Amino acid sequence: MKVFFIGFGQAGGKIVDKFIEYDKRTNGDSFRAIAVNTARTDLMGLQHLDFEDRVLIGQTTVKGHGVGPDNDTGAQITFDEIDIIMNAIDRKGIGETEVFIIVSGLGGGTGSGGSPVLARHLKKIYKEPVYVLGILPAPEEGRL
Ligand SMILES: Nc1nc2c(ncn2[C@@H]2O[C@H](COP(=O)(O)OP(=O)(O)O)[C@@H](O)[C@H]2O)c(=O)[nH]1
Ligand SMILES: [Mg+2]
Repeated sequence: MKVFFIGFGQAGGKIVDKFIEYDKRTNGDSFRAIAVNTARTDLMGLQHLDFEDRVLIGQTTVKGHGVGPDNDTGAQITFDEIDIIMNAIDRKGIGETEVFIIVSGLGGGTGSGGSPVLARHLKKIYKEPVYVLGILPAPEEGRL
């Protein structure tokens, strides 16, 4: 199946980076992806996504430092800068994409706050189904 992944936040970006690594290693040509984050260092830490497919949002508000666990801010920045994300998807091109999958850790701020906003928007624009793969925090991460 042809999948367009959006890795949202740190955990989401890392997981999608691995999917792209797998696709390249197996000559799959099934996956395409972008990573979206408010934290510049998290985007820079990825290994397999092209740099042009790493999208930094919230630069005017959090200046590349991320939103910590504040998912309200993650949602607000995503809402305000949805065009930047949609343009990145456009630039990549959806090609033969059959499904969108947004991947995010649910214990943080950027991915957990931004994913529902992005999912809603993608559903408005594209006819392909939109899924979210959310990763629950481990019990030892406490109240978060
Ligand atoms: N196991 C594991 N969990 C991670 C990793 N990176 C982030 N997380 C978890 O992802 C969750 C959300 O955090 P994060 O993705 O950093 O938030 P965001 O960047 O604000 O979306 C938390 O529960 C973190 O513990 C990782 O490399 N491995
Ligand atoms: Mg983090």
